[in-house]
Amino acid sequence: MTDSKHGLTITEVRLTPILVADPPLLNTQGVHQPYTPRLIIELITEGGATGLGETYGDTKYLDLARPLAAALIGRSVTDLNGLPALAAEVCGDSPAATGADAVDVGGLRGVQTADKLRLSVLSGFEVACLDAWGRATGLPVHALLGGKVRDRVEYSAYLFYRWAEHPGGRGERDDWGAALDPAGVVAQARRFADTYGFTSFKLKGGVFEPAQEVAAVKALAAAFPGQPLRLDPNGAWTVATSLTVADQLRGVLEYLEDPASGTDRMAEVAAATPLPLATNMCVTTFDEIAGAFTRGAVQVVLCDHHYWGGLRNTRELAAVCRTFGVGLSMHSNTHLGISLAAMTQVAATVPHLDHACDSHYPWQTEDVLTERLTFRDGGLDVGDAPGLGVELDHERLATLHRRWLADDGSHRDRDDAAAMRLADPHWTAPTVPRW
Ligand code: GKR
Ligand code: MG
Repeated sequence: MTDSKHGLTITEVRLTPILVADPPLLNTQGVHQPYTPRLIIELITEGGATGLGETYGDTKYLDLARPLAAALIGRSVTDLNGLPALAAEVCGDSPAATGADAVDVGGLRGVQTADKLRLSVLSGFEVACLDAWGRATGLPVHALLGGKVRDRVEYSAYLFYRWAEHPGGRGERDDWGAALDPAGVVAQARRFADTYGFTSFKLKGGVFEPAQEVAAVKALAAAFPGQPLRLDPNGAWTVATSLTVADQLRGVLEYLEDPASGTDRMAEVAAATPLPLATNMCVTTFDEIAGAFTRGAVQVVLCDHHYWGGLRNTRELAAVCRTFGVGLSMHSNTHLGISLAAMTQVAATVPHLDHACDSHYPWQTEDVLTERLTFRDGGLDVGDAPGLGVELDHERLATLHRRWLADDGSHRDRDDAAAMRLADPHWTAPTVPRW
């Protein structure tokens, strides 16, 4: 569908892959590489509005984004319900999509299907369409989604075990220092609380023996009495270990996130503990909902608009969760301000957002915006500026793109296990529960 009458027809789409600095954050797969790929989407309408979107920038996403970008020319930014069919049509037989049914995205995380890949790519275009539509009409994205039901969105501090620097001193430096024990985790949390006012804390686990991670959570509970805490080992534990940890942290955690991998194991854990379980791993598509919800495998879904195919699907997921009495919050992976703005806009429209959302953003010292988003009192205000309310810094974008162009290929596809092998040559990411 074109929209010449309102100037909303897309006349140009620019795709700019970039590499952004990432600190040496540890997880069950390995460690973050010094640079992470992201894709920045700029979509221009006949009337001169520009819409911004952001998604994963690994090669397999770029391979799908390119044909989709070309196919969008001549269509209206309002034609959002047509996007999935268009994406299926133009990306369906691309090498990335056809091979994707068997792409192993890191053992415990299972396989990434062609559908999941497509949705992640599509999400960036959906956000860019909404941004352009909002800018063209003077409306914020939340208005296009039906209007905000809150003026602020709460975020949690996302704590990571980390090294002071990347192996071999590669990449950019920061002044956070190492956090490898309970005291280091508490110090990191304190800095997050003092700087951004966060009052809830999530620790990325699956890195050390569960007992050490339990000790870190207990240290957090002592340092921040009564404040919401979560622990997320990304499926690294067996059912038995998950239950031991759940028992030790009952009354301490607000929820335990993906202790075990897959719906079967999560259902087993959930059946044997009163501690609520959250996931961003076993429920990541609409197809996975019925199996998990009907078995009571999860009590909270952590939505990520990238996985779920955009902001409107996020709202559909929210409705399903509400129907089943399952809580909703948001997951985050390494991302920049365009995605944070999108997360905030949609979060503002969801009635039952039950927990503070996750965001990696404070770890990202680089951005492509003229002005970074700033967490205040643990949250972000929901503005009424047109679109997403953020502006692109073209020079910054060009600099980060040049870094991508200059890369020898070692950072163009995120590989935490490869990064870990620089410190431990024998490292392999676990494919079965580690503890
Ligand atoms: O960035 O290391 C990381 C996280 O482990 C990320 O990859 C996860 O997707 O943060 C995420 C989570 O909550 O599982
Ligand atoms: Mg998680």
